[in-house]
Amino acid sequence: MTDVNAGPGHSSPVGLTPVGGTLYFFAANAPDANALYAYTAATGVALVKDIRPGGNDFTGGAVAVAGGELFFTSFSGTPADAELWASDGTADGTRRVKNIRVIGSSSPEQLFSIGDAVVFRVTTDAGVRLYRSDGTADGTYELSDVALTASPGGVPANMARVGDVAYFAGTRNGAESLWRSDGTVAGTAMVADVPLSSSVFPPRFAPLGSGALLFTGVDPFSGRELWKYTPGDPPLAAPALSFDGGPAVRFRFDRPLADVPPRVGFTLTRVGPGFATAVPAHQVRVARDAGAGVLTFTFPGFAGGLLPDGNYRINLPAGYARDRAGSPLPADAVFDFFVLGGDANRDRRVDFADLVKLAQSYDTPSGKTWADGDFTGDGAVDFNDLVVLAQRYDTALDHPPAAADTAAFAAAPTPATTPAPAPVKPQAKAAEKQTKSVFSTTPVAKAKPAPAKPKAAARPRGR
Ligand SMILES: [Ca+2]
Ligand SMILES: [Ca+2]
Ligand SMILES: [Ca+2]
Ligand SMILES: [Ca+2]
Repeated sequence: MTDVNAGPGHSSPVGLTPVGGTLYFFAANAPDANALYAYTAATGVALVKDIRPGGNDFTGGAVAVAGGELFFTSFSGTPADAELWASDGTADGTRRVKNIRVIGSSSPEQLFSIGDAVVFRVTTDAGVRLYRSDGTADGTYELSDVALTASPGGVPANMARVGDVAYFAGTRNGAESLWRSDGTVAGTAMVADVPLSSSVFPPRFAPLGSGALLFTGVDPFSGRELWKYTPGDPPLAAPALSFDGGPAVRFRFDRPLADVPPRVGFTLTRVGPGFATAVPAHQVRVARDAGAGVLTFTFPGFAGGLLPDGNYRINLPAGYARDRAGSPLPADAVFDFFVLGGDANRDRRVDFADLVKLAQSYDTPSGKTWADGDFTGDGAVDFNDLVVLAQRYDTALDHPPAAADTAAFAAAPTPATTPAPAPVKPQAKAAEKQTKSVFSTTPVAKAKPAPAKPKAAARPRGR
């Protein structure tokens, strides 16, 4: 058509991309290694811009078209810096969109056009991240702090598009899962927590005409096999916290769960003014009733299986549970609750009202709950429960500090599964004398009922 590199030397056109009636491509014209050209039927082939005279411009990665413009990765400057560029077909309108990585190259790869923007992966100082750009510097930014998997064998084939959604392998909390992005921060999330299989033979993901995504997964039950994800599987909502003050903290999901251990760990933190202490995972046992969609946390590592009095925050990270279709908990779910032995009515005070509750059920061998005064979790209300109450009589537990004060204390994720140690023996009846004196001074019945109000606050954190 046109001998761009006049004579027998190659111009080697690459990156051929039609935009409307224009074909863009990169070609050599000795001594220049490569520059951006455009062809139209009316004008023939013309140089658009030689970004890096004498050297390679185009890095050879993916190109994409969005908003009627060409997006590509080009070298510029000395030393050569690979960043995102866009062109409207004019020399002046061919510009570096943003110097995403100030020192060194961000090397955008896997450009996908979604709506009027491009979604792509870049290398940042923090690792490989997902970005989007609309061709302006302000409209070019990170979509999530999720880490993208490094290119296997140097081949960046970790993304696929189905409709207006890009899918990619993302790693959070040490576990790689299937993520999606529609080019917005809100629309970038984990969609399936399934064990992806890495391979040096891309592509890892393949869109199917029906809108489904096929990929290779590997798990210990079936090995490395073909998996299918169907967009539209309803995401798993944050569970509801159920905690009456006693030895078990329960999380109830809205559907049955996959009967597999989570691949990421929870964090349980005791928080107070100026401190946040992680509860070691080995002191906690997690039981899963997959069919009922319930996770039960118990605390065999503590005396009597009861957490020490205090304010607690538990974080179930994205991917901590998944349903039977593979849909994961898509974002961290954070819950605050408090433990105060003897506080039957859960008003953060141990006082006469609680003693009344206990007294009304005193000497009942079974079938009682925390609200009845069973503070040891054995179903009975008896002397052992009275000891718990007496040890704390006339004390109160303050509310935890505001979230902003404890955010900095976010603990490192704990291993997902840990052996639980043998339960520690319950406390001895050290306070027997005091207990009896307290009990003897209070009427058993006819006391005014205390206001009962559950205080465990479930607060899924928005993202
Ligand atoms: Ca050049
Ligand atoms: Ca740079
Ligand atoms: Ca109380
Ligand atoms: Ca009891």
